[in-house]
Amino acid sequence: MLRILDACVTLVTFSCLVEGVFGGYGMSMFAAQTSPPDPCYDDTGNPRRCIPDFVNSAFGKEVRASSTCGKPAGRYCVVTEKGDERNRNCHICDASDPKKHHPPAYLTDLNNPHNLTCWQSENYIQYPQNVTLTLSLSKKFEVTYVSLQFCSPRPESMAIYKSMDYGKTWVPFQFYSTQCRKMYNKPNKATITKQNEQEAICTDSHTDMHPLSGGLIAFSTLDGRPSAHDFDNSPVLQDWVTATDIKVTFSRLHTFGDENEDDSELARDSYFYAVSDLQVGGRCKCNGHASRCVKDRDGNLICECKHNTAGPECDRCKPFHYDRPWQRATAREANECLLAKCKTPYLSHLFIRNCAIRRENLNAQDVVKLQIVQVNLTSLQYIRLNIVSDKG
Ligand SMILES: [Ca+2]
Repeated sequence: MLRILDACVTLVTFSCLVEGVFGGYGMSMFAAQTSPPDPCYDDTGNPRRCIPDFVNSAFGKEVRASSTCGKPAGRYCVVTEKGDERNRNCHICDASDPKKHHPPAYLTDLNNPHNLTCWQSENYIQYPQNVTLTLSLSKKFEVTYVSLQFCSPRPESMAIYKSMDYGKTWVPFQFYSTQCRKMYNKPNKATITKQNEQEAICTDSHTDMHPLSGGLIAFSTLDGRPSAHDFDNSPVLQDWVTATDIKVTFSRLHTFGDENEDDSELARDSYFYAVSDLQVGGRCKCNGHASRCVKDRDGNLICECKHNTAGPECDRCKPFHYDRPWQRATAREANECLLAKCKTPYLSHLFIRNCAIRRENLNAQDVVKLQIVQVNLTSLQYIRLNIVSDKG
């Protein structure tokens, strides 16, 4: 039988296209003997849900900042308080001096608490002007939290946005402001119900000017959202946590109210945004069909799809595996894609697409009749057919 198929490939090469994708059936069992067990399959080889590790997906990634100090070099002043006394110690930010620069790369470098490195904006970019930080995750992630650790006081107003289309459009994730209604036209600390689980809320928590340094803002994407405990069955929340890009907008600086007084220059030089660490905690999004993400030939991050799935997020069935619609894996059900079998007698209606037939069911005469067909010899038991027209 194999010889007949070889003949088909050789004699009718213009119509018999070999896909060239080898592997598949039975391979995972052999692979399991030589490499660590594949989390996407259980001990008996049955598929089960698998997910990539939890990571800080911002780590080491490039952040674009709309404003960074030091170009040209200039003064900034750090305010400290001792009782009622307020002191300002001034320094130089110089982008060309590695000892005095505060580049955006310091947002996502290794965060060593004993040697903090801070990105810093230019001085006194006050509302209605703002400062933005934009980070591309370069593929879809399921984001659990976004956190910022400040070197300056935390902003009086700021917003976190996400994009699901690589920065074309943005939707708000969360607002922080001492005046939610005035700044963002949102009530303070609105309750989230099942009806508005995909809505950003505004809160006045974590907006105090103190501490003057080292304050934290941490936004947990599922916190307070009713369906969080049933995430597997909530497409709304699965969508809500999905992001390809994160943007943070600092809208309003906290001040002591002295920026318009006599010594206003000194005061203004002490108001800026500075952040030591920007984290985006989450998992590479693979819909439960991959245990890790890897770089493809072009250097793009993609899921290493199992369960007969394909696509950057394992978001579709791979060719010839359309026996049932694609589904995300759940804790209970792997929902793997299944090989689509050609309906017999297939030769009487040749509109069959993307299906496979057992070798022993295909005889020499049939192969001759199948002139416009893609044959793929990747399976030991099955021959894959993609009949693209009816030869009558
Ligand atoms: Ca840092």
